[in-house]
Amino acid sequence: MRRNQKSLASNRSLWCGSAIALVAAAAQAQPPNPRYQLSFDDCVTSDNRFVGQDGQFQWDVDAGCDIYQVDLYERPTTQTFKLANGRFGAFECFEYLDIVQAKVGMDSRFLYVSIDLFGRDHLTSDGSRIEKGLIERYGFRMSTDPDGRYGLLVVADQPEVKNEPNTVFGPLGTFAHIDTNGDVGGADREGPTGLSVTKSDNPDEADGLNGYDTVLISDGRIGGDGPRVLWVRLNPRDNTVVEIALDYRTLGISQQQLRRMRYLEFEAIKGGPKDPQNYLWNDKYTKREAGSPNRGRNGLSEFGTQGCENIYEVDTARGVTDPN
Ligand SMILES: [Ca+2]
Ligand SMILES: [Ca+2]
Ligand SMILES: [Ca+2]
Repeated sequence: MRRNQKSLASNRSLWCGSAIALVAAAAQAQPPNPRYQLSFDDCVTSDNRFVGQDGQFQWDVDAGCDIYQVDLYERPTTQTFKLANGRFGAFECFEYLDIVQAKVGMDSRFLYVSIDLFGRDHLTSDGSRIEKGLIERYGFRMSTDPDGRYGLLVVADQPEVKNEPNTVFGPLGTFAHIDTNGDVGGADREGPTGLSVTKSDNPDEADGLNGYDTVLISDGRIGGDGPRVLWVRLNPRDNTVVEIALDYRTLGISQQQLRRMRYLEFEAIKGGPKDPQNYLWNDKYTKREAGSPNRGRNGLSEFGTQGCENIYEVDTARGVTDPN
């Protein structure tokens, strides 16, 4: 599915100033059961299995689901894609990287994010499926700015195994990083810049890029040893869903400030450019450096590569919340 993109002037986030001047509130309440107010659907790749080269199974990506130009990716597969039987597909698929739907909600204290994956299995070309669970990295980004500038990156690493039991909210493996100098979306200060201006369009977008440059929360605690504000669990009723809760109130963010962070990205990532300083990926990598799962000419991708290059084993979804 295609999504409309707007290119608006950047709008300095309040996260930067207020999140660093932290309020060291004493309370460290466990999150209650999350409540969600909005949901965003994503393309599904795991059900795109076809019989390809030499009778092996392959998976292709639906048209319009992976758009490098606007940093939107649908690549829950291994890197190499081959043309077979008229379809351009990879030879392995990761159900636990394939985002199906994301949800967000908030109450007077917590922000909740839910990421629903297609399944828990690793699917291979010989038709076998191996259950792995949610063993990769899942997270979200949010900003007041459509380009993502001055925003926040929140991740939960290996929610399947970090906390026990994994269906109860725990802090281990959760991190948050912020973009203090506003170069997420592009580092060029004078030329063309923004979400839809890539390194291929303007090489200066990558100059000195440091993405989400500063660690805010480690293993759930502000600064690593402060109050506990970030939690993760698998949904107790559905073990293909990861839920993240952020105690924004203890972090010193007002509900009004949180509501202004309307531009959301959700991600599941195994390979690819995981480092927080690599965002946005279409500024970090040119088209050819990024590769693509979309079919082009001569049995290659739209960018002349054999499928994905540096941006691989990753799925993202995008959502914009209503103003107010
Ligand atoms: Ca997906
Ligand atoms: Ca850019
Ligand atoms: Ca930065």
